[in-house]
Amino acid sequence: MSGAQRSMDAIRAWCDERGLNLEAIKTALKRQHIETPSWGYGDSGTRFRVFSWPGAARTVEEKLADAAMVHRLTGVAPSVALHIPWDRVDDWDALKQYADELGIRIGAINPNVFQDEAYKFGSICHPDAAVRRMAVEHMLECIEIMQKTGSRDLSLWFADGTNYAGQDSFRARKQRMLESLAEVHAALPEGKRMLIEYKFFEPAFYHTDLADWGLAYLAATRVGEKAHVLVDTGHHAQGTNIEHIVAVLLDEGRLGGFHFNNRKYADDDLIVGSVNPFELFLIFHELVSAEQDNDEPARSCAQQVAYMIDQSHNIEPKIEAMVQSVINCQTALAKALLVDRRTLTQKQAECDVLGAHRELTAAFELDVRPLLAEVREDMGLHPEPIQALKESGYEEKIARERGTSGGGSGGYPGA
Ligand code: PSV
Ligand code: MN
Repeated sequence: MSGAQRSMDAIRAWCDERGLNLEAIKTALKRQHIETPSWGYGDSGTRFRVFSWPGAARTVEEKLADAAMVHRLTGVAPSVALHIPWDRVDDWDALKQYADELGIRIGAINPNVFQDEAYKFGSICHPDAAVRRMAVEHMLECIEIMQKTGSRDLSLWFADGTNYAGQDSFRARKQRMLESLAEVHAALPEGKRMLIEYKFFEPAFYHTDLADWGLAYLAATRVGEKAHVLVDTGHHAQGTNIEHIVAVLLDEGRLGGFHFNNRKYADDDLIVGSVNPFELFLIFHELVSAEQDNDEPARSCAQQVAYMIDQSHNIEPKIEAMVQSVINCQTALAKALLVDRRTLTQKQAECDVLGAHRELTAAFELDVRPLLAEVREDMGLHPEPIQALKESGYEEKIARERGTSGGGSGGYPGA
C-alpha cells in the first residue's frame, strides 16, 4: 500500500470515527474560490531593487493569461483582481470578453490613491479639499469600471497617515475620511460592496488613518450597509491574534474579505501560509465554523467573504508562487473542514482546556495532501498542480515570448 493511500485511509477513518461527511468536505473543497491579484504576475520588488523574472507579465492581458493558467492548474482560482490605473484599458468590454474566453472573470477593482504626486500628504484625509475630490472622483470612476467588468467589490486601501506628531489633526483627518467614504458608498449600485482595508504602518511611519480593524469597522458601520472590512493578513503588529479579529467581524456581519499573504516581520508579501500555516488554519477554522453554525449574521457573512491573495513576488517564479499560494489556502481549508466541531463544542462547554485545544490541533496535524489530490482528480485536474505546471512548459513558453525586462533599482536613492 502506498503512503498516499495510507494517509487517505487515515482521513477516511478520521471522518468515520467522528461522523464527518467526507463527500460534503470534498464538495466544499471543490467550491473554494481564491482570487489572484493582477499585480502578482508582473515584476515587482522592494525599494532597493526590482528583480526581473523571464516571462513576467507586462500587460493586463498577459496578467489575465497567467491567472487563467493558475486556475487551469488548481481549479479554484477563477477570478483576478485588478488595480487601477495599473490595469486600465480603453475597452473594458473587450477585456471582459478576453477573460471569458480564458475561462476566468474579473474580480475586485482596486483604486490607486497613493501613487500620484498629489497624494504626498494623503488622499481622502488630505487637508486640501481638491486632493480629496480627486481621490473620490477616481473611486467613482472605479465604480463605473466595476459596472463594465461585472465586479462586485471595490477594494479600498489608503496610504493616508502622517510621519510626525503634530503634522495634522487626527480628528480632522478622520472626519474628512468619513465624508469621502460616505460619498463613494452612496454611489455604489445595489449588490456592490466596498471593502475597507487597514494597515498599521507604511508608507506613513507615525500614524496611519486606517490603522487597524477597529478603525476600518468604525468607518464601515458609519458609511453604510454596503461597507465591509478587508483583513490583509500582513497588516498587523507582531503577535496580533488575526483569527480573533476574523471571528469578531464575522459575528458583526462585517467581514468583507481577505488579502492573503504572510510575513515574518513587516508587510513582506510572502506566500500565504509559508511562515505560519497554523495561523492560516485557525483563520479558516473561524470561517468554516461561522458557515456551519446556525448563527446569523455570521453565517451569511461568511458565505459572502471574498478570498483574495495580495502578494507581489520579488524573487519567486511568479506562476509557481501563485499556484503554491492557492495550494496553501486549499490545505488550510481542508484541515479546517476536518475539525470535529461537535466534540470541540462539547469540550469547550466542559471547560476542558487542553482537550479542546488537542481536538482543534489534531485536525491541523492531519496530512491532507492525498485528499486534495483526490479532489483535483475528481475535478479532472492533475493531482499535483506544481508538477503539472513544470510539465506544461508554460513558464518556458512565456519566457520565450515575453523575454526579460531590465528590472530596476526600486525607489531607494541609494540602491
Ligand atoms: C498595501 O500594502 C496593499 O496591501 C493594498 O492592498 C494595495 O492595494 C496592495 O497592497 C498592492 O499595493
Ligand atoms: Mn492588501
